[in-house]
Amino acid sequence: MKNVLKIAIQKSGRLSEVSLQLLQECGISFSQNKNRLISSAYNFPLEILFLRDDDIPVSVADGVADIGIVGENVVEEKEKSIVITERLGFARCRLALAVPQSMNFNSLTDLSGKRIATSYPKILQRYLKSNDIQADIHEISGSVEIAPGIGLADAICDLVESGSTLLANGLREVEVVMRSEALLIQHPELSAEKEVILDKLMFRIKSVNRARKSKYILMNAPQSAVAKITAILPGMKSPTVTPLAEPGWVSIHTVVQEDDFWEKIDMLREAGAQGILVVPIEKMML
Ligand code: PRT
Ligand code: ZN
Repeated sequence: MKNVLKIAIQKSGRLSEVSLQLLQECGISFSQNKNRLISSAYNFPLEILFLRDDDIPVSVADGVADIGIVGENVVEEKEKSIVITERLGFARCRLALAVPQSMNFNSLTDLSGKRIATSYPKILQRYLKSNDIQADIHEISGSVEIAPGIGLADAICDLVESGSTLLANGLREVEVVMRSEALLIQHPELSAEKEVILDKLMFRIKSVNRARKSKYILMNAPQSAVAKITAILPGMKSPTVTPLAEPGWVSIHTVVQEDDFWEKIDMLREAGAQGILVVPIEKMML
């Protein structure tokens, strides 16, 4: 059989578009028919399986898929034997405990003996156990946030991103149980041939993700400010400094990380940089 790597991604939901976009940014093209359950890439040895996110860890553990993109919350809940290949940095959220606004909550012990509704019973059970709390866990598969309002539970444990769903349901977040992001997971034992394909894919994914976090920055500055400016900009190696036609002036180019971006720009302006241009980077191979 021809050697292809099989990747499981979410068929439809919060992870679908971003997962497909990541593959496209890696230069992988495939047919985008929404109703297909499987699709083969035209220009990379990859087969894409479209599944419910809950089925991705088991598919990877059983070898139906070799790798998969799925939320860390699902991986933790399903407790399947898989390996985390890479943290992908998107679909960030937290699994949190929330109680009705009116409830008096001072510490976790206030949840002792209470009914907590969740779609993540295993993670919640482990968390309560590690905090020595005994509570009554009610597993429900969706619309967890309405459980207290309809008298089904005293509290909930659900995914939160902006917090607006909790607010709209008269709930308040009280404890973070776990933080989550999308993960690339893999079967624990891949054949040597599949490992080679995965290495190629990982090289591309890392280049795309690195580029996402970085910006290429260009500016003009008087020669006298170069030492001060280069001290602010560690860059990949050292910045490129080239003379301008105007005597005593140079152009400085380098790469900065998005995290401390605005802070760096302020410092550069104070140091004498002018005409600062910031350009997105498409791929960053190191
Ligand atoms: O059909 P399938 O089973 O495949 O999908 P699903 O409905 O189980 O999952 P889906 O598509 O809703 O989410 C997929 C993954 O996205 C989750 O497993 C998380 O890893 C991640 N993710 C990131 C989120 C959120 N953010 C999120 N905010 N998943 C769900 N939510 C929901 C949450 O359940 C709550 O209802 O959004 C609401 C809260 O959002 P805020 O912004 O109001 O706080
Ligand atoms: Zn699901």
